[in-house]
Amino acid sequence: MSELNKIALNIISNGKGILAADESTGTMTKRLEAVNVKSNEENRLNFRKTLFTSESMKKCIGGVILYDETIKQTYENKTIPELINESGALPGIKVDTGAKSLAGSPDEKITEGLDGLRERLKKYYKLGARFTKWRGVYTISDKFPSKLSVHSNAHALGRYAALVQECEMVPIVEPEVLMEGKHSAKVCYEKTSEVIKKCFEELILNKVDLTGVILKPNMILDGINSKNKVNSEQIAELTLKCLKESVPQEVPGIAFLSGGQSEIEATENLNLINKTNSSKFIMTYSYGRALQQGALKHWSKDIKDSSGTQKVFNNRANLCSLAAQGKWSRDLEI
Ligand code: 5MM
Repeated sequence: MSELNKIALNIISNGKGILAADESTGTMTKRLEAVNVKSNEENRLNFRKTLFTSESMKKCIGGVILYDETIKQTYENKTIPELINESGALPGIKVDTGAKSLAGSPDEKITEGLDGLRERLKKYYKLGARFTKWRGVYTISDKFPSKLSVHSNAHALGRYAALVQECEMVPIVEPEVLMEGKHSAKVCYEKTSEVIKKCFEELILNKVDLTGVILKPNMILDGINSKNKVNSEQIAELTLKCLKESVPQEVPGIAFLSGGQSEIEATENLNLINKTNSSKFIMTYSYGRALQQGALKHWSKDIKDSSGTQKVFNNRANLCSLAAQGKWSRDLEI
């Protein structure tokens, strides 16, 4: 078993998943302002360290994705990576520098950040990171995703993953097909399959060790403005079909993004995926909003109430962990 494979399995095995706390300052500001909290460095750290010191970190969280600001912060004389290590989880870092307009198809996005990446990776490793994340975003419409967007984002993900493994870290490969649009789940299935297949084509071309990679995809859902809605059973069925057909067998696991689903939806869908998963892939969570929403709402009412906030977070993390094992049921949601 390679070192990278061990790290990947450590993060996602035994009902553990990933806490995606890598919101860039712009996104975090939107999240905080939506609950009427001022977005400054102190408040961003306060909320995040409240989550990182929660009891459920030990049992439910195998890895935390951090943002550049957070990986350099300290709390009670410990660096944030040290604090995360104490819970038994591994610190990870978002290394892309964001999605920008794609030249040649300016209404689509290309994720940037390859220039100088090798040097940044070395610095993050020294700061304690053992895995990384890069997110490519794709929209669905009559014309999109274009071949150019599918190709360019996969190319970047391939080059990113190879550099990360060279620096002895596990790359999370996140091709996110967005929920926005009127498309059906069938179209989401077709486009997501195309995107994922292209990503692995590029990873293989870049000689990436697939046993040391975690895929972070979207689930197969109807577009947010679609008139018809498939049910959870169909979401699980289409998601599993897509992944079985598109992901090479060597990949140890898949950690879904929540992508705008509510906390309960993201938990229920993951549970059904695991109940019917006949593949050898571990299927778990790498949720941002679907792990943090309730906790953030609670915290915003009194930012000094750490224990109340942790209670809300612990509950959601426990439910997600049960879903990662196919042991969740609706009556556990109170
Ligand atoms: C945590 O949110 C990340 C957003 O980062 P940006 O500020 O760069 O947009 C995001 O990449 C996240 O890791 C994934 O989309 C999963 O988060 P959700 O909320 O979709 O589960």
